[in-house]
Amino acid sequence: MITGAQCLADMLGGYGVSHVFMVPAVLRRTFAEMERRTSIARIHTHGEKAAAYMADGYARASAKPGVCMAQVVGALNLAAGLRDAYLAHSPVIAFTGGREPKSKFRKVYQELDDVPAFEPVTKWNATIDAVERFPDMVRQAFRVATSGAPGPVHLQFRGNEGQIDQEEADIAPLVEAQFARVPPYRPQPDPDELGKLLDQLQRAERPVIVAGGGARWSDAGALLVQLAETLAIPVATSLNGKDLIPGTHRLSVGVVGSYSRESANRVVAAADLVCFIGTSAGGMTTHAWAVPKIGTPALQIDIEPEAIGRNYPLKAGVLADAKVALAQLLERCDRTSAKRRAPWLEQVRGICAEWRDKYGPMLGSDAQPIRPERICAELTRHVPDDAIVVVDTGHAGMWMGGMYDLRTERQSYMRSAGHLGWAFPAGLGAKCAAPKRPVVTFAGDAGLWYHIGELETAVRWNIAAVTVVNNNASGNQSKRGFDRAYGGTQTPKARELWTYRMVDFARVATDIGALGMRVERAADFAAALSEAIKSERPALIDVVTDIEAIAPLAVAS
Ligand SMILES: Cc1ncc(C[n+]2csc(CCOP(=O)(O)OP(=O)(O)O)c2C)c(N)n1
Repeated sequence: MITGAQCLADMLGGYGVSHVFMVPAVLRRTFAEMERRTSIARIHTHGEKAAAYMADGYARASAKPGVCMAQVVGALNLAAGLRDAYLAHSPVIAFTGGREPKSKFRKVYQELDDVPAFEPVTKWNATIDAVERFPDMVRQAFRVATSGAPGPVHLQFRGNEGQIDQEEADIAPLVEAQFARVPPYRPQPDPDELGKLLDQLQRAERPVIVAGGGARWSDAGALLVQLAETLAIPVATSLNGKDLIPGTHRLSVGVVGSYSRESANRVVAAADLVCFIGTSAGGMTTHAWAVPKIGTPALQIDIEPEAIGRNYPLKAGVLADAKVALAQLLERCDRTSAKRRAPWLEQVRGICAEWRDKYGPMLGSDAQPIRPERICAELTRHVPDDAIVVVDTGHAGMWMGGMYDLRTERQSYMRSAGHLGWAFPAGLGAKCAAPKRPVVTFAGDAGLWYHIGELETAVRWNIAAVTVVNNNASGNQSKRGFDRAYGGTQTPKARELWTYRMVDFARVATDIGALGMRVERAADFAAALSEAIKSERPALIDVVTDIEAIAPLAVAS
């Protein structure tokens, strides 16, 4: 006989979980057993949403499920935090406390039925009502989170703090190593469908590959680059797929879609065939299906049958793991067909050169207050070769998606799938998952404010991530929208809707015990970044930037 707590601790340890993120009090006996039986770090945070984002960052950095927890009253905060993981197909496993059948419907303190709220943000949403079910349910949580297109799962444990974990039963921990990381399965493509796809790809004169998060979860970057080189095909990526090919690679045209690089949108718009690999071809990646236009001949490889052909009619659709499909394409392809695309590559190079000419002055600008484009260029040059770069949404996503380049295939890139405030805690989670790699997070000041309390968590656990804040004392991405709302020109009153007090975040960070630095001249940024990384402490670089700097809008042709 063992307790549920002993079983759960052993299972999490057995699956290789190194950190869990939560606000107490939930599964307290499990935490005590974790201390006795495992080396799992139990990171308690200042909010459940931040705990979910940390677990998400941990998962995206390591391809291992990230685990977060909340007691019953924090459950909806945790559910809110799973939304980004759901949108980004990130394998986050959430545990919450739930209702006790003996007392439900009697107005128990803090209690309501949380289960329905997890429905839209999980692949699987289940309750554990008998301690005998710990092994099979927790095992299933890992199976669902990691397989197919990965995603969050939720398990609610009986008792508002999950007190079911103190009960005993004749159970044994179950661990299936295959499901300890993504991908557990690599489905093989149908050879005929793959042949059809390859034939189209080789015959095309102006093809482009658009690769996304699915290819990233499949770890398909190296093979993607090889295929592109072998067949002379330019590569655009979604924001989720940005680290599949270094931005400095001669065949990389950048991120395509809404938060994008102009050259990528122009290349995809000019292509005579688009091959989607591991991307849902959703609104963000296609700029609301304008790039490419619906009707452009298209191919698609995806691990999810329902993704194939959802948004573009296809010449060929292949159900498979991206890495396996790419390996087989490389084996079967006719290398001589690359010659046909020499004029297209020339055109693509021209489009990329035009982008560099147009944005070069801003990327190199010495202006004060600092231009965000210049921070992006500094990060391109100075982020270490093996770093993980974590980026918030909104303006942060636009600036970095369009203006920042990864230099090496060892660098990683993760981005908020839409939630402002995600990046700072996600960066801390990423650092927990990969303590030996530098982690550099880029967020605006509005993004940092959401979870600024987690600076204390970072200091307490010495989570040595570096956070770069694009501090313009505002959420100035909203400026353009309010200009429109006010008929073209804003009143000074309108600025109340998107501006803040100018705060010195370096001082805040220093007071909390982190390394805080303020940068007011672009030329000082590189030294600050280097010092922050070398310090091996949680560090924050507060960069004072231009409130009037607005990122360029996406082009559709
Ligand atoms: C949860 C959430 N609420 C609201 C938004 C809408 N939103 C997008 S960007 C933004 C402001 C961004 O401000 P900041 O991070 O400071 O960057 P800046 O625009 O100043 O560069 C807002 C409010 C969002 N993306 N997510």
